Order: sequence, then C-alpha cells, then structure tokens
Amino acid sequence: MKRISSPHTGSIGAFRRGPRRALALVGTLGVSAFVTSCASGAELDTMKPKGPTADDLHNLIVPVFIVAGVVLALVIGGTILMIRKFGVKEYTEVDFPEQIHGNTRLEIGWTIVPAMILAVVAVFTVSVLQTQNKYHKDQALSVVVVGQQWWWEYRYYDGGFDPAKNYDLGIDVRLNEIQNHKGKTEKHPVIVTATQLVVPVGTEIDLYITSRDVNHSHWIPALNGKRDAIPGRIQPWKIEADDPGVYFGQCTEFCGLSHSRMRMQVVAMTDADFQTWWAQQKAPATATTPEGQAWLDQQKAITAGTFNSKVDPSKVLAAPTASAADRGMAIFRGQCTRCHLATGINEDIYTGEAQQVSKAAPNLTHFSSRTTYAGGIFNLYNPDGTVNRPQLEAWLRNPPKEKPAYAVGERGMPNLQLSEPQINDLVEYLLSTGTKPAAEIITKTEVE
Ligand code: HEC
Ligand SMILES: [Cu+2]
Repeated sequence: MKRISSPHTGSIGAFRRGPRRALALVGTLGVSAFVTSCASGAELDTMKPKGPTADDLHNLIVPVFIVAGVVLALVIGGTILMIRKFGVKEYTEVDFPEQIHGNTRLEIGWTIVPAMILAVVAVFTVSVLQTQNKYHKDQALSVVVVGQQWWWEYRYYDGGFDPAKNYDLGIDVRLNEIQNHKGKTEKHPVIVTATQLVVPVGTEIDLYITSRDVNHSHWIPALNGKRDAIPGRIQPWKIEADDPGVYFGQCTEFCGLSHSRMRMQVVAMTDADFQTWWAQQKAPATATTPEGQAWLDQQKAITAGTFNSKVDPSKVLAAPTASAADRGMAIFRGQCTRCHLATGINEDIYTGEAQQVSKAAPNLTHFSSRTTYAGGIFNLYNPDGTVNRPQLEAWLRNPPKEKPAYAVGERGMPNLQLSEPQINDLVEYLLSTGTKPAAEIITKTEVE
C-alpha cells in the first residue's frame, strides 16, 4: 500500500474542516441578510404590496420563493449528506472511491425535474406579465414619467396619452428628430410636476416611462415592480394604490453621480382630494398683488407685441417692489426662465429648451404644493408644517453643494451667484406658488 505524500494528507485535512467553516459563513451571511431585509418600517419593501398590481407580483414571488427554498434545502441537504456519507477521512489509495462515468437514469432525472419546475413557474410568470402589460389605451388619466439626471418628471394628460397616436415634444426634444411622428397628433400635458406622483386611490393609472438622458428605472415597490426608463423608448407600466397614503420609490438603474438622490413618492388621495389637487394644479400661477400682476401682464404684452415700450415709455411699469413674493417673481422671470417653466409667470418667454443637456428642468408652476424637492432628498416643510427655509435658501445659494451634480456640464442646477436679498425674495416667491399640502402628507412624505 503506497501512501500519498504527506503534503496531500495535510491539505485534505484542511479541506475536511472547510465545509464546516463554509457552512458557518453561509449561515451567518444568510441570517444577517434575512434580519436586515426584515427591517421594520423600511420604505422600499417589495414584500408589502399596497395595491392590486403589486399583489399580482407578490402572489407570484411567494410561491416561487417557496419552491426555490425547497430546491435549495434539497441541494444543500444532499450535499451535506454526500460529504458525510462518502467523504474520506484519511486519503489513501484504498479509500479512493470507485470512479463512475455517466448514469443515464440520474441524468435524465435531473434534467426533466428542473425543466418541469421551470415550466410551471413560466406558466404563472407569463400570465402575470400579460396582465401587467395590458393597459387601457383610452384611459382618462395617463401619466408620462420622464427620468432625468437626477429627478423624475410627471406629465399628466387630460383624456389620456397613447404613444401609438400621440407624441409630445416635451418628452425628449431629440427623440422628435429621430422618431417618425407621421399620423400622430401632438399632445401637451395639462399638468407637469416633479418627484411626487399624485394619484387617486382605487384607480389603475397608466404610466408611460421614458428618459431624457441615460437609462433610469422607475420603482415604487409597494405599488409595482421596476420598469426601465430608456431614452427614445416609451414603456407602458401601471400602478394602483388601495388606500390613501404615501409610497416611496427610488431610481434603480445606476445613472451617474447622484443616482442615490433620485427618489420619488406616490401620494395616493381619495377621489375628492384628487379632484381638488387636479383643479389647483391646472390653474396657472399668478402674482400675489395687483401691482405684481399688472407688471406681469405688461411684460407679457411686451413679449406678445401688443404693447410697445418704446412708443409709450411713460407707461412702462417698474418691477414690483412692495411684495417680496412679487419681487421674487420678477427675478424668477429674469434669472430662471432659461431653465424653469412656471405657467402663468413665464410661458411667454420660456423656449422649452432649458440650458441643460436634457433640455429640461423641473416645472415650478406650483412648486410649494410639493413637499420634497431636488429628487426627493429635501423637505420643503418641517413636520410641524412650518417651512424649512434654511434648506431652500441653501439650495438657491449653491445647488451643487447641496446635491452633487455636473452642473458645469449642464446636468443639474448651477450656482447662480444670487445675492442674499434675491434669495430671500425668490424663497417668498417659490412659497407663494401652490397650496400647502395637508399636514398628513407633509409628515408622511418627510425624508430624513
Ligand atoms: C441652468 C439651468 C437652471 C437654472 C438657470 C435654474 N435652475 Fe433650478 N433647477 C435646475 C435643475 C436641472 C434642477 C433639478 C436639480 C436636481 O433635482 O437634481 C433644478 C431644481 C430647482 C428647484 C427644485 C425643484 C424640484 O421640484 O425639485 C428649485 C426650487 C429651483 N431649481 C429654483 C430655481 C430658481 C429660483 C432659479 C432662478 C434663480 C433656478 N432654479 C435657475 C436647473 C436650473
Ligand atoms: Cu436614475
């Protein structure tokens, strides 16, 4: 009997201790993964569906996980059993196991069984996919969701939006150049907002998801799975919330520097509250005093050519001075129009081609009716309902400091070197643009 040289024996000995250590490691990792995934109050929890579309997914995930768990237990259990039963203690030539090549019955068995399991899973998966992909073409309310570095835009269409029949230049200016719009009618959204998607409860909402720059992915775990936002493509998706409340989301496709700061929230309201919200959002913004409104109206008349300031210089109104909000409105028209649209305030001079790589910046028409901004990372209101002024001022003072962005490369809001009085007036203006949301929404949308 010839013993295999001792170094081998040594390494076999180490290998024998290996499985136990490996098991301990796998066990620890598994338990910690399980414990952390069960964090209570986690905002992004796939396992807690809050609407029928998410239920569909959940009802698929759970049985598949159970089957996968059983398979995992069998495989791990079998492996441990084999090691126990057939593992050699002292490696000698005598112990060398008989070498078998091929076992037709076994091989057919382990091909057919997994194939059957996968076939069953496929039947359920395909049927869920089909329900998920069925969407109403003539839905009363459709929302086009546009991902952009690093925030989400929501465009609401009255009477629905159907990518097969409609096109919208605002979705992607460059897309229009490459896509054939023949036979399609141009359609404009009635409401454009950012970060917070407001929906009525108990209604299936058709979403059409796209992007203006790079790939993003829209994900509101409580309401449905992920859907990629791809430039040049419009992907249908849907969500539905059973109860009023706030459902958190996050971009889940790595999209650059501030990817983790590209968050969003669905705010689901009762039908009556949604109707109120809808009416408020559709109305254009106005100045806060008659003095401001007169100046604004005259500015628009100058743009329209119905008032010639050179002909009537004595009738030219000075920019409003009395109200800080109206002073801010005037600054806004001058400094912010090259990027931001606020319907009622600057649509006459806004070109629709913001100085951004993407050609768009958040619509600020009713900014203060949202509770979070800049990709859902800042709170506009404190939990007690007061305004979080220092944060908004800091944002206007130096946006790239508050949220990393390639602002010099026109991928975020640049530092506009505003003076402190300007910042003060702009904050007053921004706060005058919308109805403050209900206290409950303010506390529920609060981000840390
Ligand atoms: C060069 C383009 C540009 C200019 C000019 C500009 N902004 Fe912005 N602004 C942006 C971009 C882009 C964002 C989105 C930044 C993000 O979330 O990453 C933004 C975000 C904002 C937000 C947060 C909106 C939201 O809902 O998330 C406010 C408020 C804002 N800007 C105010 C202003 C004001 C006031 C001015 C004028 C003094 C101004 N901006 C000028 C590009 C611009
Ligand atoms: Cu993204």
